[in-house]
Amino acid sequence: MSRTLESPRTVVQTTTKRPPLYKVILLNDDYTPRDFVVGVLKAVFRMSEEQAYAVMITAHRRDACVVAVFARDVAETKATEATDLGKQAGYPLFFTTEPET
Ligand code: TYC
Repeated sequence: MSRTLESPRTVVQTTTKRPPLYKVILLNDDYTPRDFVVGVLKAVFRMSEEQAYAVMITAHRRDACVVAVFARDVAETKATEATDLGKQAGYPLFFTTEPET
């Protein structure tokens, strides 16, 4: 069968988009103990002691530190979970999220 006599074929091209990423940001405060912050980072973000300490001390010195990036729902869930651990212990520890640019 000759291709040239057939009607033009539709070529479907698909592209796969990755979901936009969101940063989880740790904010400094004057009350939450350093060790508590490190414990939360290890528990919620599965960081090593060294990684968690580095993130905590950066937030302490610079007022904020990016903890990690995730898809939006994961970022929001982890930020809420980590903030709630502080709240339950009576600390004003706060994690927020923002879209990665
Ligand atoms: N600034 C707190 C203190 O001196 C420790 C701390 C560090 C709290 C980082 C929050 O995101 C934070 N006890």
